[in-house]
Amino acid sequence: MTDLSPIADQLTAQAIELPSWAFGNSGTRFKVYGTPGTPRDPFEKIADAAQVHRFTALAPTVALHIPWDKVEDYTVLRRHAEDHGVALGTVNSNTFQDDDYKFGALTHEDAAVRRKAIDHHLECIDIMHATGSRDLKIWLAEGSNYPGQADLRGRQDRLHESLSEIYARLGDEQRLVLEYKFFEPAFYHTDVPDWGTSYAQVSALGDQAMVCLDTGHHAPGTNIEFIVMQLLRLGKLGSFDFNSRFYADDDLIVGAADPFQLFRILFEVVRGGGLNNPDVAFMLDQCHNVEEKIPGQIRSVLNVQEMTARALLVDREALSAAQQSGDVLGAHAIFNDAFYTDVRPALADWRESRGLPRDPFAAYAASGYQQRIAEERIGGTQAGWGA
Ligand code: PSV
Ligand code: MN
Ligand code: MN
Repeated sequence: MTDLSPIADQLTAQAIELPSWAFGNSGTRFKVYGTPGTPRDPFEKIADAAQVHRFTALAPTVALHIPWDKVEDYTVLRRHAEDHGVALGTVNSNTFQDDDYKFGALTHEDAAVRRKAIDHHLECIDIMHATGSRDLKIWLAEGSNYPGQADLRGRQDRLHESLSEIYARLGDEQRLVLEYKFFEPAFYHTDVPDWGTSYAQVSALGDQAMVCLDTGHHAPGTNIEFIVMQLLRLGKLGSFDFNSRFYADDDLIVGAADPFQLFRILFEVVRGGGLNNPDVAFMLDQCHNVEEKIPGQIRSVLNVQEMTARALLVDREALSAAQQSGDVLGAHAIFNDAFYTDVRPALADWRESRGLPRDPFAAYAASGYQQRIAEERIGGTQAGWGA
C-alpha cells in the first residue's frame, strides 16, 4: 500500500470549488435530458453541492453564475450555504445570453451596450460583497465569424477600457479572473482566445487581476502544463476551471478523457507552488448531461484528488538529479512511476481515518438523498445554457 503520510497535510488542505450549474439540467443543442430531483432554484443547487462536500471533504465552496443564480437577498443565500456546511465562492458573470450582445459586450462598438455589460459586472461585484466571494470570473463569448467583420484592434482597446472600469470597482480583497477560450461561439476570432491575451489584459489592470485557465479551452495537442508552468512563474495563474474534453469544449468529468494530462498539469502545479496556494483557485466547470449529477461531481473531485496525490508522489529530488545528468529515460521513468501508482486504496484509508466514508459513492447512494430529492422536487429548471 502506498504510504500517503508524507503528503497527508497537503491532501487534507485541498479544496475544489463546485459550479452551481453542474447540478442543473444541461445538454447539447440537440436535447437536454431532464433528471428527477433536479434543483429548482439556487438554494437547492447549493444543498446538492453540500452533499459532495459531505462525502468527500473536498468541496467546501460553490460558484455562482449571475443571473442564473439570481436571488432577492444574497445574504440569505450565504446563510443557507453556511447552514449546509459550505460557503459561496466565485461569481461568474454572463454576457452571452442577451440579444444586445450579439456583436459583443465589453468590446461592443456601441458605448451604450458596453455600459450595460459593465454595469452587469458592477452588479456582480455588489453581489460578491453580500456573498463574501473573493473572485469575479469573466468569460466572454465575444468575437466575430468572418474576416473583416470586426476591428480586432479596436475591440482589444475597448476590452481594456471596460475591464479597467470593472477592476476599479473591486474591493481590496477581491480579484478579477479573466478566462480565455480559443473559439466558440465565435468561429473566426475570439477577443480573449489564449493565455497570452488574457495575461496581457490582466497585467494591464494590476495585481488583483489574474488569468483563469479552463482545461477544456485549448486546441487539440496544446501543452497545457507548459501554460500552467508559465503562468505560475509569472505569478498570474488565478484559477483553474477543470473539466475534460475529447473534441471541443466538452465540459466532461475532469480526468476522464486524459488522466495523464491531468497528472502532468498537477505536477506543474505542485512544482510551481500552486497547490493549496490561496492565489490559485481550483474549480470545476462541468456539466453532467447523461450521468447522475451529484455522483458525477463526487467522481470529479476524487479524480482531482487522486491525481494530486500521484503528482505529490513524484520523487522530485531523484527527478532533478536525472534531469541534471541528462538521463532521459531515467527521468521519464521517475515521472511515470508516480503516474502509474494506484493511490485509491490508500486514499480510502485516509478518508476513513478522517471519519469519511471509504466509498463516497456507496455512502451517497445509501443516504437516500437522491430518492428524497426525486420525490420532493418536481419541475426542475435548466441550469446551464438558457437558464
Ligand atoms: C463557456 O465556454 C463556459 O464553459 C466557460 O468555460 C465558462 O467558464 C462557463 O461557460 C460558465 O460561464
Ligand atoms: Mn470555464
Ligand atoms: Mn467552457
